[in-house]
Amino acid sequence: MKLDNLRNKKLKEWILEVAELCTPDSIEICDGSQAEYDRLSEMMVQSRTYIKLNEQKRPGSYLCFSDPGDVARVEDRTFICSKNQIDAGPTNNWKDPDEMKSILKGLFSGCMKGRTLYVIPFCMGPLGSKISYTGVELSDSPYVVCNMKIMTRMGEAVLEELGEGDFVPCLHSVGAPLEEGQKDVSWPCNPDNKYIVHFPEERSIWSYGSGYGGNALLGKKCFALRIASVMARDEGWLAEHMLVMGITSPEGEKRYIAAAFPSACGKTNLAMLIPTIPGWKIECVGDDIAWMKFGADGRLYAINPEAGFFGVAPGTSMQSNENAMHSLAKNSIFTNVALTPDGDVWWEEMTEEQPEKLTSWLHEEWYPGCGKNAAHPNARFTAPISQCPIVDKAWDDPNGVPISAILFGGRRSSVVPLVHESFNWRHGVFLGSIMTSEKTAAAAGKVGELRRDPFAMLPFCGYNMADYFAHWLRMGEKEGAKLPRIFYVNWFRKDDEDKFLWPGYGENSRVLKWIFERAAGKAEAVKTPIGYIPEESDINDPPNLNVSGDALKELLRVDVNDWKKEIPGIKEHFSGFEDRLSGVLWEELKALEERLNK
Ligand code: SAT
Ligand code: MN
Repeated sequence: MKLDNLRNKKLKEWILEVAELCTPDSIEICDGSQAEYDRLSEMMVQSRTYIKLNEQKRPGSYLCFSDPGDVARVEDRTFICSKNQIDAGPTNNWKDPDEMKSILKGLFSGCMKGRTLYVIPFCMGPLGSKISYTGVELSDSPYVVCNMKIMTRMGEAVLEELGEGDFVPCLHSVGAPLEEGQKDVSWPCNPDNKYIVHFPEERSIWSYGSGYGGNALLGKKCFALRIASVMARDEGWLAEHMLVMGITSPEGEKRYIAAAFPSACGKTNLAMLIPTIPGWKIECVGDDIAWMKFGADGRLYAINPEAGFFGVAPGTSMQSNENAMHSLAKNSIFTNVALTPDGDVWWEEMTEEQPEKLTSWLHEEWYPGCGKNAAHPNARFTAPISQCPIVDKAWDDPNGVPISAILFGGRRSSVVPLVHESFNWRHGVFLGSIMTSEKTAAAAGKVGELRRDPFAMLPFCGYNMADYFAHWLRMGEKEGAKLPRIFYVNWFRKDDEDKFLWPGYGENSRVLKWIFERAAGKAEAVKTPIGYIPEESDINDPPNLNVSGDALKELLRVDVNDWKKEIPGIKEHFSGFEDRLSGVLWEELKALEERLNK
């Protein structure tokens, strides 16, 4: 399509404005077709950004190695530029929007020289859904175009549906202009000068210097979480870092649950798990983001705004996640995994036996015992959700799916039991607000450190987190609302020898079953100071769980003294929000303290 033929005036003017600032050599409006995808992929093979994988082993798939300085989201370079700093809150980096715009205009000036400016119209959510929203990304990266084609509904149909309507403008550049005759590198970026910037009041995104994941695929965290969370606050809905899955009981009853876990804590595995308990079925609606709105019947309905998986590769195997392995068997993009001599991919734990020889993500020769990672710990696969063998029939339903339960969770090696249920919505919001998790490789920084990650939204909330908590509390007060029950799970509790107590993966279905039955008003529970927990027999049902009686006791143990030790940390966490924090959360904390002291 030609620029002149664009119907949307705002879009046309914005493209021209950006072209004038960034001075690309040419402009291409993406139609989202397979032919376009193939052409750009072939172009990247020629420019050595891509390696075409063996067509027999991994049809239609490509591998690419990033710059070693561009391997994960950069939270310290991520900014929420609201007019007032207090509206970004204490958990976000902030800069005055005018000041930031002037920095960005300097950086973006001439930044696309020697490159093509791609116009990427995309829809977050099913086309035609009242819950969906359109964005347009302008990017100088063909890698971004191809990933966006898998991760979103992208191209001409979106422009068609957009008409003259409004969209979220998302500007992206790898920040590596090419001088006349200068040869391009395989992964252009600007490792020392990254800016991932959000302007919540004007609902726009500017991203500079990185080509990786959430820094560059702007429909994902930047739009579908940071900007959408602001839209959701203003319009009375929820934009959340949650997977959505369907669970069907042996009796054929189906319920949907949504679950929030920090990045790289097993959302993709949970969303696709194969139950170990007979007769139960899991189907996948999404593995990372949920947008939820109240329906006319008062229930919360969720859509998956995405259309693909951008999953962590290392640790993914036929044992840990067979459905993910099938999803990425073809038509996929791999970033920072290793290359086998016969032109396929490999990563840590993909197979029990390690290959004899590989090319590592650093382009180096790799062999077992060489002491280096074959794949980067945050290496990713980009795969279409339609390839998931257990994709839910309703994954693309414009109405979304009704949610019966919401789960929160993180990596905690101690204190937090396998599962507990909140007493009510308010208490559930309290549980979300105090979430803690050990840090993973999904973001730059030290792995393993314990940090507060409320609602798994710490890096993704586009406004003051205290206001976000208040928004959740308000959602619970909506008239006629039939609210989902709220649970908190922890698969990661360890014993004294630092070994995981819970087998996880498929066995998590035992916990899901209890949650399902609680949501159906069927299962019993034990009341503890922190919430309701199951009996051991609820988890060991059927009674063939391969966990010792002592371990199961420990998994469900609520240690009053351990929990008392959590209180000062929660107080400190809440105090950080000063007078913006809702009194309701302080009341919940006081009530917890009282229950623990009884
Ligand atoms: O790089 S992403 O932000 O898309 C992945 C993640 O952190 O969940
Ligand atoms: Mn995520």
